[in-house]
Amino acid sequence: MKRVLSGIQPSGQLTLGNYIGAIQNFVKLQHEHECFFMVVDLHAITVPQEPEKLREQTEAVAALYIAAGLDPNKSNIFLQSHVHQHAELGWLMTTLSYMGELERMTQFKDKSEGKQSVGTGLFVYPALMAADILLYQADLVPVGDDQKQHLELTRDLAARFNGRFGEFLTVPEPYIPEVGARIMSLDDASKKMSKSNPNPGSFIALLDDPAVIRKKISRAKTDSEALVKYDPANKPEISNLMSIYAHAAGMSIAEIEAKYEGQMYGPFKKDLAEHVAALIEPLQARYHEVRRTGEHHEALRRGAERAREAAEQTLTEVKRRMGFVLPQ
Ligand code: AQP
Repeated sequence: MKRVLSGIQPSGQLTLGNYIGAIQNFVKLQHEHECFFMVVDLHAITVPQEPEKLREQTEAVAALYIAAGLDPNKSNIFLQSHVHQHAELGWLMTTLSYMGELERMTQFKDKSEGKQSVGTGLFVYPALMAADILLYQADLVPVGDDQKQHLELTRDLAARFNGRFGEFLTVPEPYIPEVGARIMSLDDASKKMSKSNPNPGSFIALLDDPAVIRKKISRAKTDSEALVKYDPANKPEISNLMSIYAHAAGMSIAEIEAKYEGQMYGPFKKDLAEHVAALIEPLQARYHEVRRTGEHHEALRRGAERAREAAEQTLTEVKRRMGFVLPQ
């Protein structure tokens, strides 16, 4: 059985991008693999977070995992900060990484662009992400396309460790969905849809009211050609909406093109909003139930227990190989 590890930052309200690009795959993978899915709260603080908001968002992500179909009896669901081994291996991986390779990370460049002061946490974040994955000797990492570069670094760090200290760490493979790997912003199709975007009109939050979803989709940017055609290079906005449509309605791009042939964007957008609302409504109902019962707390407790056990085994061996004196 392969091991799977992934996580999402509680850095805002989860978006449809997070759902299509990541969570839907988590749910699929849990049936065939040993899975560890965390809420990466230590990553969230690489940009400033309001403590109360961070707490609420962390609870929300954990509850959304369960609402989306992660089964605590199949998947180990936990908070990254409940497993202290992440911070420790994170430091060890930081010492193995080079400034040059961290400077090349596009996410770092995007998030630090135009900022007067940039936290060092944001810079070394990919080394912590590598530690998250390597701690569990994960074979597969389900992520959206945007995380591919970080995963490459993880593979490099694992190979570097193995080269210096002997073959031990598993070199993980990315698991990226074929459709929906990168859902773009509703107001700017050159940027990915992000939960931390200050413009709420740029993303669909999984907890948005259906009326809000309809409004956001009706206002989503499109070109002036009024032709429902999938052409990401020349028609990025409508192509992005079509990817979302394909996902939400379970239709192929060709079927969507045929359905709206000769029509303007209005009817397409109207139907898209209905499909997205229908996708999200049951998830929201289940989410509110989880929050009411608090069932995610017991799942997080059990998940962290199992995660600590697996993480400690790796960390101890890594430290031994690196030359640390282990407690007698
Ligand atoms: N727009 C997207 N399309 C497809 N997949 C996406 N993911 C994120 N945005 C999209 C995937 O969701 C997972 C969670 O990522 P994360 O929370 O660790 O950080 P992120 O990739 O930086 O996601 P956000 O939403 O953009 O968060 P902020 O705004 O805080 O940076 C990952 O698997 C990611 O690929």
